[in-house]
Amino acid sequence: GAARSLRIGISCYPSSGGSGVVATELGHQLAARGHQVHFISHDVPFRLDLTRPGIHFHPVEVPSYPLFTYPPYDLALASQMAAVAEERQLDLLHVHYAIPHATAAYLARAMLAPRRPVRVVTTLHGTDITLLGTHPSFQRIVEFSINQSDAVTVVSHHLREATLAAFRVERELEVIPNFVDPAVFHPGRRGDPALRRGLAEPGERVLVHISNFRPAKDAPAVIAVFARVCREVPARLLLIGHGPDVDRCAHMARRLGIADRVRFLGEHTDVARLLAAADLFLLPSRQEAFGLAALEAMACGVPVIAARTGGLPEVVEHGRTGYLLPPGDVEGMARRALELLQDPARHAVFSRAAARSAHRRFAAGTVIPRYEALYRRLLGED
Ligand code: GMT
Repeated sequence: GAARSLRIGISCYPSSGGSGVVATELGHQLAARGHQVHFISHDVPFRLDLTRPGIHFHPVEVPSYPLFTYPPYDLALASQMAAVAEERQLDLLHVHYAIPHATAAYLARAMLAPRRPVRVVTTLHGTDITLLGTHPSFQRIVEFSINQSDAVTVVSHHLREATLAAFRVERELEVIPNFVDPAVFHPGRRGDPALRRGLAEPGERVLVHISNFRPAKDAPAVIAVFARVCREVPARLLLIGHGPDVDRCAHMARRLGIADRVRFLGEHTDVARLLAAADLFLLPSRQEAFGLAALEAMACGVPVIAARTGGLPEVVEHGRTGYLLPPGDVEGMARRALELLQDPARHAVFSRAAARSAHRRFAAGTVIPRYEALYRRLLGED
């Protein structure tokens, strides 16, 4: 008979950021496939659509108390996970980003046993391993929480290797890559003059960078590359997102005399609309477990110039869907950017290849069933 629909709890960081976006889109996709999905977090995840059938949200509240120098969110989260799992009869908790979600899920599972056996799936996203996880303050709890999960997935082969190198892992680490919804991220709107009008003058090329502007993204390199590109072709740079390096980038743009060509757009939930107006995506990160923003750009037919680092080579194919350069090589990135921008025929080939590659390898329709298969395997329903 038909497989039964599952009841799944999802916890993630609700702020803008790859892991929260992946968790949110996973929830949307699972709900569309008939499952009941319960988000448990301190705020509604920023791309979550609560009006869709099958999507639920349960806020976590941390009471403030003079005793608390650090409000114990982890405990409130674990408590809420257990409450929701019991009331809604959840089959499993799928947590995104190890700290603190994997630990909270471990606690919730222990609280519920043996009344309600709930399985814990942890998806590692990158900085929970490479940056925070290896910090002496977190190393042991992250290692423990990984090993206590019933299943662990990683978003790239690179992150799998990094995790194995950093911890004594006793669990299988299954690589399930990030994904895009081709119904949202597609090249269909490319070249729509109405979309482009407000963002650039006719004849200008549009370069885009999307990130949280943390140091690992090397956003200043985006400005440096763009300054070189500007000398050769009329162009605009759109910067989407915000974070610690935004001010530095603005300052750099002023100093280089290109401030009028750079626009800071802040955070956006509908990046597909902006990507439709873009010619090139820049992601010069020094560290990147996957690079979801690059995948979203490719899916919209936007070639990517990125650093050859982390999981980016698993997403961007050098010389076919974009170019990969050593981190910090702004000369090389600018040269490759100009090669594509000054050669419309080559750009068109890369654009088509990027969209095709994104849709063929990372479409939600092929990736989501891998998560479902994992869930069913854990529940003994495969
Ligand atoms: O890139 C960030 O700093 C945000 C971070 C997050 O947890 O939201 O992103 C990580 O997870 C994304 C989704 O799996 C990946 O696409 C990013 O590459 C990864 N970031 C890093 O590894 C630096």
